[in-house]
Amino acid sequence: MAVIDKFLQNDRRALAKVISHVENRAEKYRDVLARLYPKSGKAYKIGFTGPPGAGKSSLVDIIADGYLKSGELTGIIAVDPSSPFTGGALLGDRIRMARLSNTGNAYIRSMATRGSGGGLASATKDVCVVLDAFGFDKILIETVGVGQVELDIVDTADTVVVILVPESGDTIQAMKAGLMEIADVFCLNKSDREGADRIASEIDMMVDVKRRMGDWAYPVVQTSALKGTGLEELRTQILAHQDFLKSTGKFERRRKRKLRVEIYQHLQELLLDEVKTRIGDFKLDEMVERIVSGQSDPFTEAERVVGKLF
Ligand SMILES: Nc1nc2c(ncn2[C@@H]2O[C@H](COP(=O)(O)OP(=O)(O)OP(=O)(O)O)[C@@H](O)[C@H]2O)c(=O)[nH]1
Ligand SMILES: [Mg+2]
Repeated sequence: MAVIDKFLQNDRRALAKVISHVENRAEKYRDVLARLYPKSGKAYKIGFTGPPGAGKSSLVDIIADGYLKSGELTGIIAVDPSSPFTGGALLGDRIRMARLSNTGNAYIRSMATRGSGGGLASATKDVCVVLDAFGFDKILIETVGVGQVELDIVDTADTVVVILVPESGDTIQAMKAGLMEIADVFCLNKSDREGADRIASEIDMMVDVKRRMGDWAYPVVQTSALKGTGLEELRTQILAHQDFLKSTGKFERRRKRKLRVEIYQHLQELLLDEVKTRIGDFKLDEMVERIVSGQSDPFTEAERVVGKLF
């Protein structure tokens, strides 16, 4: 595949093509990933999630800018471009590219949530593998934290930053959405607004439960992307978490745990594909008839299929 060769020679256009190929699950995308996989494993992935409009994009851009300025190749994957705040993926991307340091070391990619359902998390993970293999040092993943799909997406990240704002009920909502559990670093953005201290200590109290169970400090950082405050502290805490994971061996353990899950996911997909291509051999309609007429049941029929496959 010529495009892969170009990719391996650091060709940006080839990068974009390979990402689209993988994202769209185009023909033989698994072969492409298999070829690139051995080159991956060096990038550090940071997930940013939180309610709509919390300032995720603003903070991601600022954090990315810091990495870019220190010469790191930095990729941003924005999932959920249908957001009312950013108003469309492509326009958003162009504006954001212009905002970031003009070093040519940045890469921004939006991924559509529409119609992709549960496959979005694995597509995001695979796009990370592509960026990683290309040589990106940092990959920042932005997604609105509203449901299970989003939680699965940020699970790809090594460090998860949950961004909240000083609005009453926000912390409760975040807890309901499962954000408290997945957070490594809490960021209270828009701390230029009234009530920030109060909400910060509210979060602090809730996080105490988490702190007692683990050996990480789960810091709560107050930031204002608007005023430019707290950003250095946010950078420091993200790096501290990275150091914590690496020095305690948790990084390796997490990685292996995720790989085990991933192998199972692929097995499921591949086996189901195999069953689907051969289901004709098993005469699905006859199975249904047997069940309807009381001679069999769905469990027995499924077992029969598996028995014949192996
Ligand atoms: N007052 C204040 N406004 C902020 C701050 N950070 C971001 N904003 C504003 O909040 C709005 C949303 O910011 P975004 O960075 O787009 O937020 P987001 O979380 O990425 O939004 P979605 O991706 O649409 O969910 C914009 O109008 C920002 O200018 C902040 O620290 N203080
Ligand atoms: Mg955004």
